[in-house]
Amino acid sequence: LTLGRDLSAALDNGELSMHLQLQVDHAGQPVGAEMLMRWRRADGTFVPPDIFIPVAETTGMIVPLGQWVLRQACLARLALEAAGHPLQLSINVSPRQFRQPEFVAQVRTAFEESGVTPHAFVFEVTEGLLVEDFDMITAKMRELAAMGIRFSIDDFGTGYSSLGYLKKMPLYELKIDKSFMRDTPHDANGTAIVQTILAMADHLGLRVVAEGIETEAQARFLAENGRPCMQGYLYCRPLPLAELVARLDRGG
Ligand code: G
Ligand code: G
Ligand code: G
Ligand code: MN
Ligand code: NA
Repeated sequence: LTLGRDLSAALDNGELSMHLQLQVDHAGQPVGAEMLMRWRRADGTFVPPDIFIPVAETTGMIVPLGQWVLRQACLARLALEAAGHPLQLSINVSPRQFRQPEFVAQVRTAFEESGVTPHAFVFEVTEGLLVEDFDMITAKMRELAAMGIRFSIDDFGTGYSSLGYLKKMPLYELKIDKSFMRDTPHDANGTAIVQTILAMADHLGLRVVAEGIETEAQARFLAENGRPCMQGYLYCRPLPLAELVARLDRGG
């Protein structure tokens, strides 16, 4: 597969970078940022992550990419601390990374070498991919949680998995998938799903980030319903680190 070969070379050639998208609280104050991978080819064209992340999953390239993301996240956190903006950073972690026997040790090493506190990081795991490796992933989550790392279920509600895992995994956060937010508040069914997730998270003591917030109507609805944290184009696009810092310097 050409794309797979190109992606492997892209890492070596410096064509990959990380963008950061702010997460804000109900008052619009920055509380964190999600790190999102970007691939800009030498010819200047962008390959969308929706295209290359699945390829990386299939080829196994997601494992070295994930290691690289972790190091980038440590560097980003150090830069944010130095700039006086110690935001919590969320990174996407693939179940294939968890399947590596040395995953926990590699994470520990990345934090030790960079001197960054694991408490500064949230690992997002996609719900849809949890099912098959549930026991193994839960066991490794516990080891990492003991280190201070927090866990978030990404795309919550889209994965067709049993809700039973919510009480078995050491979770910190649920991310309401943007497909549900797209229908909120104008569609009754979409809105009911969002309200149900918010109520459940509240009962379970989990933080919520609502994704894909694009309109004032969505933000108003959330301000009146549980006041979760929010992430979306209304507040901030995914930006290079330097642009994010410049924006935070201006006051968010
Ligand atoms: O960034 P959007 O900007 O288009 O990202 C599309 C998808 O790619 C999202 O589902 C996101 O979870 C995934 N993705 C983006 N960056 C990373 C990454 O660094 N690691 C993994 N595993 N997935 C990522
Ligand atoms: O990992 P995850 O699938 O949650 O990644 C978030 C995805 O959502 C990324 O592709 C990011 O670029 C995208 N995104 C972020 N904000 C918005 C938004 O307001 N609307 C839409 N449609 N997508 C968004
Ligand atoms: O610049 P861009 O189109 O990516 O901005 C996306 C959204 O973020 C827009 O709604 C814009 O108003 C908002 N935004 C961009 N820069 C800033 C900023 O420095 N401060 C604040 N509060 N909002 C900004
Ligand atoms: Mn995510
Ligand atoms: Na998502």
